[in-house]
Amino acid sequence: MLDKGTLERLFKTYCKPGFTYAYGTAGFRYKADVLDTVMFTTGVLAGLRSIYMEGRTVGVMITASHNPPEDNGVKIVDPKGEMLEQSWESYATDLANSATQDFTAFSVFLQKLVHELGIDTNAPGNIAIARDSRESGPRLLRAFLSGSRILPNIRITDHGLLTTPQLHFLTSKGNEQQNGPAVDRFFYYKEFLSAWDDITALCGIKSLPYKLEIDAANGIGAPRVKEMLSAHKFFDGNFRVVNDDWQTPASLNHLCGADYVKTNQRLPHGIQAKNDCPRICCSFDGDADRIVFYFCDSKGQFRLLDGDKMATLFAKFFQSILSSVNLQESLSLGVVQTAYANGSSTHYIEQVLGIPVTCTPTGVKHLHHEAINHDIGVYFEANGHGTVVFSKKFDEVVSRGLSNRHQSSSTLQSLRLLSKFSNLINQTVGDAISDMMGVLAVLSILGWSPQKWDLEYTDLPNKLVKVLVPDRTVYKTTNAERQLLSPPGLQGKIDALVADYQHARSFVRASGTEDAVRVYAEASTREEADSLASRVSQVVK
Ligand code: 16G
Ligand code: ZN
Repeated sequence: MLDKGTLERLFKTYCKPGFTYAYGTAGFRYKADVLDTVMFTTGVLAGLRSIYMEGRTVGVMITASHNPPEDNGVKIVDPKGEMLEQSWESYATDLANSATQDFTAFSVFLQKLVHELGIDTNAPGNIAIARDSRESGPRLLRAFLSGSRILPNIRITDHGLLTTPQLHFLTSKGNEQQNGPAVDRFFYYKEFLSAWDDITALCGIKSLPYKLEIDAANGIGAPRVKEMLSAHKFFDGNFRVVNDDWQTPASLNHLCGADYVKTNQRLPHGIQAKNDCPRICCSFDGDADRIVFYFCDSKGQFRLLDGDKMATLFAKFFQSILSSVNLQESLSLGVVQTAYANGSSTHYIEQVLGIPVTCTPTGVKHLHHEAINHDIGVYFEANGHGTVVFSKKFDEVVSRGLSNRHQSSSTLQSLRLLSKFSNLINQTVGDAISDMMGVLAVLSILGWSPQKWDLEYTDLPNKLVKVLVPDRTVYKTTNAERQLLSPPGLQGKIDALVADYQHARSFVRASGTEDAVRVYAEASTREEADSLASRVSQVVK
């Protein structure tokens, strides 16, 4: 480690007293002007994590996703591309909060951590870092790098501007392919496009079934999706990126993007309501790890195809391939949702498709950890965050099937398709670009229009309300956030209100990203859903 004098000088350059940080649902996320201290300490912590993981590459993403342009954040990605292990979230929080006291508190805590974890601070480590397009990114990157440099043997690969899922993917691949080709964003493009080419060739698909309009939220997804698809024969001339002004920081997520479209249930700025040609539209969020689809029906009405619709599409698709090759008994298929999943989607998956559904708390890390218990685990939040994960057993069973020379050609075709789909989908985390290609591939194979996809089930009317309360930390939940444990007595009042409505459901939870609580209600009519949401909001206040 650096000598005390140099360390103290660096510390004083970046660390300021008087703020309390918490590693939230998706890392540290605040207004960018209070982030320098935590960027510095996260630089230290990511280095320690890599040394602890025997030098394997740890990823770091500087982003605040769908939040406003003046926010920013940082999260650490573990070597397999997954979110940071939970016990380390509290080390990250405690290290940051020691630094907001003074240099002595920071160095004492750091020594204690290093000692308890048995870390040799001079050992080698590797960090792969990237950031989204926010204006504060370069400044926060400098604070991070200074933190990581207090450990002398940490090698940094700076990928510059990437989408969040690109960074997850490159972190994981970088660890798998020590001596292979350069693992950079062009590697990412090649991997996913070659899976796309294999699938379309296998299924005889010659072109996109309809025009594609992508709202890139004026974020980093814009240049990355253009760079990836522009030169490709399927996409060139058949797609259009709107809200691609990623170089104007103030326009990020403004009147556009997945969160805007899902929350307001309307078209983003820049996409016209029309139905004159076959078309499918989608919106990314600011760091392109979320996607929602939509189209305008024959009356020009907006129709949303959200994360729940993607989960059902993938679940149905994989179920039908598994049964076509008689693998439905040997490979388990399951869907993971959160309490925000529309009740109709859960009913459809369980009762119509007969596929088990599990509910977890909000946040990709919870869904992901549950999904890996299945051989094919489909997980999506209603807001469009999600992916599909495939187990080791899936890989083994599929490759065993492929090497069996007695298989029929249709079985071989289905097995190849399964295998290629596991390459088309970014299994490390939800990925707008990869999910988009996955959905387009499934729709093309099934020959489905967006209208047909939408008709699979009808959403129950629902309403999400944000309620400002004096202290959101008193709202404690159980049963995957569907019931309140505290404040005492509140759940009873919510239950009594819900009983007044048909097929109704409502729950309340503290937001993990904003200082507010969220009230969700759904019921059999729009009026009832609105009325229930408003009455529950009243008792919550
Ligand atoms: C974060 C989560 C997202 C979740 C959202 C909920 C990740 C990568 N992101 O953005 O999945 O839906 O928080 O926000 O896990 P809320 O707690 O404010 O409702
Ligand atoms: Zn995001």
